[in-house]
Amino acid sequence: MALKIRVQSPKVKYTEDYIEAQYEYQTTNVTEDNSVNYTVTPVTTNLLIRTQLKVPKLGLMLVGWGGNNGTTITAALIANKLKLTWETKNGIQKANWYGSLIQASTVRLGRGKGNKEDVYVPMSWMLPMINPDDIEVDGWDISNMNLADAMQRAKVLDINLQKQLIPHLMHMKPRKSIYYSDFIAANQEKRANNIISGTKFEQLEQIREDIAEFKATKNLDQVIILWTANTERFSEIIPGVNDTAENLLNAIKESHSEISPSTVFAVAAALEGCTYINGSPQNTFVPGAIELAEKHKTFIGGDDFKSGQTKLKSVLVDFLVSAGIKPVSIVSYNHLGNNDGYNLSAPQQFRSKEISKSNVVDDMVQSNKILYQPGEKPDHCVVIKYVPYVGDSKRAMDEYTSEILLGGHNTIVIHNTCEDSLLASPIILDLVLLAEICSRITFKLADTKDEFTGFHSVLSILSYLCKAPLVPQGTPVVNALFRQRAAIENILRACLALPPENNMLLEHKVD
Ligand code: NAI
Ligand code: DG6
Repeated sequence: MALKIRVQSPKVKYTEDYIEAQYEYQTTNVTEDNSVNYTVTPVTTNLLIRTQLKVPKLGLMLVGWGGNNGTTITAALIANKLKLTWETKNGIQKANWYGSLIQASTVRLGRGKGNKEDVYVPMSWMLPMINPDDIEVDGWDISNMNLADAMQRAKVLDINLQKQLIPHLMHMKPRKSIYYSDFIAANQEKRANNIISGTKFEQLEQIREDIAEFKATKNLDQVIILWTANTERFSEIIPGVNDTAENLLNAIKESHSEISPSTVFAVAAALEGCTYINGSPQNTFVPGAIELAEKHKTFIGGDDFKSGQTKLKSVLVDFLVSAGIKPVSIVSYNHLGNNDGYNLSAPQQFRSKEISKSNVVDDMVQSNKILYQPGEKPDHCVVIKYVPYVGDSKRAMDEYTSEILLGGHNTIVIHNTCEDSLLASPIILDLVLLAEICSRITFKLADTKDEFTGFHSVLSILSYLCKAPLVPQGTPVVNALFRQRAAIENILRACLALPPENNMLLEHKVD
């Protein structure tokens, strides 16, 4: 494997199979005495971090393949693989991966020759990663429409691109899926013509067969399953039903009515040894589903793609609070006219999205006790309206009111118009690429006979890409976008025994 970046250091060992980094992981322990006195102890943990070099042959199975996101990410994969170009009113457009952290963003590697300039490289060069061109795609949808027709129905892509993609997409047909009418809006019923019949257990077995069949037919090493289907209502957590792995499996055998389609998919993924990512807000990962993934040592990640309004919120509120300015009212309105918006026009499905969009400022608010008393939060209102005419082109309007010096007020108003699925598709790619590389990174304490162990089943490193990050129980949720990005960047650097980016630039500040 030709590596783009090679580190010259006694702390990095390269073998045929892996890179091994000796890494000093530095943390800081604090003890508080009534929030008055603080005792701070720096802690260093010596780790060995191993990254397997062999990139697997990867399959991606999308639940909701025929939807706007499902068709758009499939189209983007093909358009980039074939390096398609098409004519637009502004000239010739080339396929690209704009919006993808891994494919289109860069990281600062260090200073160049003569200490003159910073050297930036694509994030994808840090470690050997999957080339998106090599991903095999498949999926399920409750609608039997082929991907070419579904792409046209979505009305997301430029018509001249659509025309080139039709021959590639027309033979792609979603597999039959699981439909329980009360989990998504009643207005989706007319789409549901591609359904697996039978009991919940039989449906689970069918999904498992689909995964196994796809893996065998395409000769894949690994399959990642990603939910980009309609937002479901929340499931009730019922003791004895979905609270443990065993109860969940039994509840599926009994076709219990509170087990959602997305949870059945999550169970199938764990049983087939696959990573499962939830791109929607619902609580697919009931405690039993999390326990099952832990038991099978599979990865799970979610929830809900952080694509536009929420991404900006997780920057703006971080900026305000860390500048010592106190946001007191955040009002977020949006309207959109795609099928996602139609589904969200039903109260229970809207409620799932409202919850996911609402908690995003909590960690930033809690970080500043000068501005906020314990329990105090800004007013935070989230509104979503369905307006068919605007289609996938979502309008988001936000008003942030903050208290500033000596009782003054600062109001920021933002209006954003953007194709929703063009924001979500590169996030889907990033989720897949990051989840995959995580499966090749293992850790152990240096100077011990311990075995190497991998990341926790709950992949919190995916937080950057999710509105309501799923984290291992009892661990901190980070919503602030730049902290989330720094975690990804610094973990990739750690795999090469490089120190975290500290932005101190002391070499230029000290005489
Ligand atoms: P969409 O409505 O166009 O596509 C969803 C697809 O899922 C439809 O084709 C539908 O037939 C299918 N479906 C519904 N239930 C299914 C099931 N049980 N099994 C298989 N297929 C099923 O929606 P879109 O715009 O693609 O969004 C997908 C999801 O992603 C939604 O839940 C949305 O809230 C979420 N999301 C979207 C973001 C964006 O920016 N586009 C951002 C954050 C989340
Ligand atoms: C209505 O808000 C539709 C939703 O699916 C959003 O477009 C999606 O969740 C993206 O939300 P945000 O807040 O990241 O722009």
